Amino acid sequence: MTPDDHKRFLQDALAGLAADPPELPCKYLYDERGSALFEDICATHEYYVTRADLALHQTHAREIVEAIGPEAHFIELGSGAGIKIRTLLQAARNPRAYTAIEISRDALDQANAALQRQFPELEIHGLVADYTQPIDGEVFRLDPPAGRRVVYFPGSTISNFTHAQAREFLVRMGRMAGPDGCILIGVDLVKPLERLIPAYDDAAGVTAAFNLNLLRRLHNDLGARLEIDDFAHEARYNEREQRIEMHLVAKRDTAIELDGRHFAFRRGDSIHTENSHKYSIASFAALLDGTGLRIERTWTDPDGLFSMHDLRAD
Ligand code: AVJ
Repeated sequence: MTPDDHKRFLQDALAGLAADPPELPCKYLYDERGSALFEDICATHEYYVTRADLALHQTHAREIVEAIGPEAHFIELGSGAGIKIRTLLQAARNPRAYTAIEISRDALDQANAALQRQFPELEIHGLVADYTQPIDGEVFRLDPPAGRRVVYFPGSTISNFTHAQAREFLVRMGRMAGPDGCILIGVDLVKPLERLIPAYDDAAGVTAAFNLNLLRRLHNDLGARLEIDDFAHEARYNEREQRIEMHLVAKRDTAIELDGRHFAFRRGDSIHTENSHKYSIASFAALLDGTGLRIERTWTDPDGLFSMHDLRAD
């Protein structure tokens, strides 16, 4: 962590712990250990999201690239290892360019180098940036002369945003795509609790370790005094907001000392660490109201667990 990152993490942690109810921003779940644990979550048998998203890509790649048209410029937000985009690039007719926007320089360089080996003809760009922050015009100057700009946002990362944040983000994606562009966005679907809760509370305890890693970070990175073992991972469904919430629940009365401040927890008190909003196709369409976007087409995986929408300017 740079001194700036450290300062921001400390400020966010202090503000979050002082909030009522207490919360910590989910982005801090993803340090090196957290990102590795997230990969492990994706491999658990309960976490259907990654497999469903991949199956959707494999089943519908042809139709998706058909809807986009030839000579497209794909712009991926938070590209990570770049596995899903391969399925689309392979199916695409004459893809012209691919731009990855990714916060981790190492992940970006590795993924783009591998992609360039597989697609030697493709024009490939990388932008090291936090895509949740406004991105300057650089990305638009990368457009090849023809074809459609496609803003690609798979994986249902939109689930982390509240409805208000999601709308704001969709407006910005719409601006990025431009009036003739499109947005391909992955959205996890509402489903029965019997399926949902285990996906966020797997039997092997990988998700628990992922959530508790945040307390480890408070201790290791910020010097907090706390007993990790005084907290337990919990996945709850918030019916009203249609979202899974991850919490760290105090198993007994305990406290966290951070930067000279004392935060007391009674048994049962919780720190809210992440949201995962679920949408039906109808509730996602309603979310788009007032964003200037509409659903052109929707695909789902063969088991009907996950969706991908092609959004256009309305
Ligand atoms: C990365 C936001 C799609 O909400 O399913 C998975 C994050 N957290 N298990 C999700 C997550 C715990 C994941 N997203």
